[in-house]
Parts: sequence; C-alpha cells; structure tokens
Amino acid sequence: MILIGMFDSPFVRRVAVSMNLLKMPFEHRNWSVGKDFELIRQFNPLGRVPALVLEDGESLIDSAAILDFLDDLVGPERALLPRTGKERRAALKVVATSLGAAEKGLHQLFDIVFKPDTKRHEPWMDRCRQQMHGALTELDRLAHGRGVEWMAANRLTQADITATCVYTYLCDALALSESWRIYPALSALAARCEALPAFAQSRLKFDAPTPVATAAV
Ligand SMILES: N[C@@H](CCC(=O)N[C@@H](CS)C(=O)NCC(=O)O)C(=O)O
Repeated sequence: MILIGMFDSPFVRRVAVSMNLLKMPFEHRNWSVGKDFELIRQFNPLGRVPALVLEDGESLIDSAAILDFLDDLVGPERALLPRTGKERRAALKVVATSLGAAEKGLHQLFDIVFKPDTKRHEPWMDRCRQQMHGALTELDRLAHGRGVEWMAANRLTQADITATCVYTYLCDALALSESWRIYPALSALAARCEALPAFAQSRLKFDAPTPVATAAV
C-alpha cells in the first residue's frame, strides 16, 4: 500500500502511526499539498492528504475512512478503535475533539501560508484560537480524568493516537508556548506515545512559518 502525504499533517500521521502499530508495511510518498497539488489530485480530487493507494490501485481518501478500512482488515481483536459500548463512545469523542482542534489549527496556519497579510481577518483568527484551545482544554480534562494510562480503554487506542498526533502537530506548527504547563495531562500522554517506536518512525520536526508564533496560548 502507498500512503500519500507528509508526516507534518496530523491526518496523515495518525494513519502512518496506526499502520506501524498494526504492523502493516507501506510505501510513503512525501508529497506536499502545496507544491505537489496536481500529483495529489490524481489520487484525491479534493487535493488533500492523506490518500492510501491499495494494491489493486484503488485510492482511499480521508483519514477516518482509511482507518476504518485498516480496522476492518485486521478484525475486531486488533482494531484500534474499540468495537462497541462505552470505550467506543469515549474514543470517538476524543477523536472528534482532537480533529476539531486540528482543523482550527489548520485554519490559522493556512490563513498565514495561503493568504496575503492584507487579507487576514483577526477576529476570525481569534475565534479559531479560542475553539482550538477549548478543544485542547477538554482533551486535557479527559486525559486527566481517566486516572489510567490511556484515553479511552485500558490499552492504547485510536483515541491516544489521534490526540497525540494532533497535539504534537499543534505544538510544532503553531509554536504553542508553555503548552506542557497548560495541558499537563495531554502533554504527558503525548510524551508517552511519542516515545513508542510506532510514533517515532513518523515524527517530523518542522519549522513553523514565522508569523504563526502569535498563536500563543
Ligand atoms: N478530513 C480530512 C482532512 C484532511 C486535511 O485537511 N488534510 C490537509 C493536510 S493537514 C490538506 O490536505 N489540506 C490541503 C487543502 O485542504 O487544500 C482527513 O481526515 O483526512
């Protein structure tokens, strides 16, 4: 299988980490949504990543659909999203909150990367920041409230993978200052996960565009 997209994307990375954990080998195409837009559009008409190209050439798009396919492939015993009940509800809540935070972070970043300074609308950026921090506060509360090592079950699940990929991404891309102090439980979870080989294999340190540093907590 071929995974398209750079590991600085939390959406791509959560697929890569999941495939590593499930011991599914993949080829990686490190294509950028900026300069490789036309190439990406051949596999996803939206021009977004991730896309996963299967052995028969079929292309799957959207991280949620790809992860659903992977869980289906490995079966209920090994699936990363709990199959049913309270654990599934808890995991889906963490995943939804994390992806919402990622989207609000991306809105801020894309405003800076793709729009001229004169087109930036500060009240909109403030709203995105507020929504992103609201989601991170909730994730920190959920991580703290658990009292066990993982977010949704007594084992590592998609909740931990997605929360970690998103949190690491936001800290890196938006240069969130003092985030470990403000989100201690979430930071501890992310540190535990990032220490695992499945995460380390897709860790990409990247430089945030300079003006983004205004996104202080
Ligand atoms: N819901 C999608 C979101 C994917 C997404 O927004 N990817 C970003 C990269 S982090 C992208 O490709 N953005 C380019 C664009 O939308 O033009 C998923 O979960 O895969």
